[in-house]
Amino acid sequence: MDMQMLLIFVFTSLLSEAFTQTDLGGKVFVFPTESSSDHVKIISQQEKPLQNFTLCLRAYSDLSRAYSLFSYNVEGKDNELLIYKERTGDYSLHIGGRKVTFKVMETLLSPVHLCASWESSTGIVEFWINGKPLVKKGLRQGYTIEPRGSIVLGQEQDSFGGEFDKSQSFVGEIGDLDMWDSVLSPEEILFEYQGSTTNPTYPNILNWKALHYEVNGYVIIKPLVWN
Ligand SMILES: *[C@@H]1O[C@H](CO)[C@@H](O)[C@H](O)[C@H]1NC(C)=O
Ligand SMILES: [Ca+2]
Repeated sequence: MDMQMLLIFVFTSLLSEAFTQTDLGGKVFVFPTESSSDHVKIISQQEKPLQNFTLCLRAYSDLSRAYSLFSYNVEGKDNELLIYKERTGDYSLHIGGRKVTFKVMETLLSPVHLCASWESSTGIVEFWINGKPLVKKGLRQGYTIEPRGSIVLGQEQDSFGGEFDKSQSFVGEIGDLDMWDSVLSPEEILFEYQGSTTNPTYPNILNWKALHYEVNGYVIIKPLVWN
């Protein structure tokens, strides 16, 4: 093996150790304690700017304070795409640093399945909680979300991949994170909510069943038992 081959070999084996791709079907990330450091970095192959998206996940937490559910920052821009729980019954979606809020009837201690979608041409944001649509809102019409963002679960970023705040951290369980570069139909959202394996629309940005991720700190993978 010549030097160049050796370097490539070492580099690729380091990469595959750092970024594992795994089928997490039926599993969750458990964030067992509050911290300003424990998080999961999600690696996306998304190379193109985003004009439409749908993002779904399940979460179970008994926090009553605010916390981040999905934090996507790009270089020099905070909250390029952020899904945030403000308090029980209050969610917000941030795009390009601006936000809209959504209200839903819910109890503190119930697991939630959430989908959020956005369409640049109209700016319309849809929020779905447990398969039910909330009142539509509008945000950042005509905007384009920058690609190659830093995606973090468990913490809220204020810089590219860092500046976490303990009081915005997530404590609990997160699973079934999928993301598409299109706005899903109500039928497709329902498929996703029901955890149907026959959902015909392949999540082409993030796929829970083939996830590239990197665990940092105290985050444990366990079976999903609350759904
Ligand atoms: C985004 O959605 C709009 C309307 O639904 C569509 O016209 C447009 O082609 C989509 N853009 C991309 C990049 O897929
Ligand atoms: Ca932030």
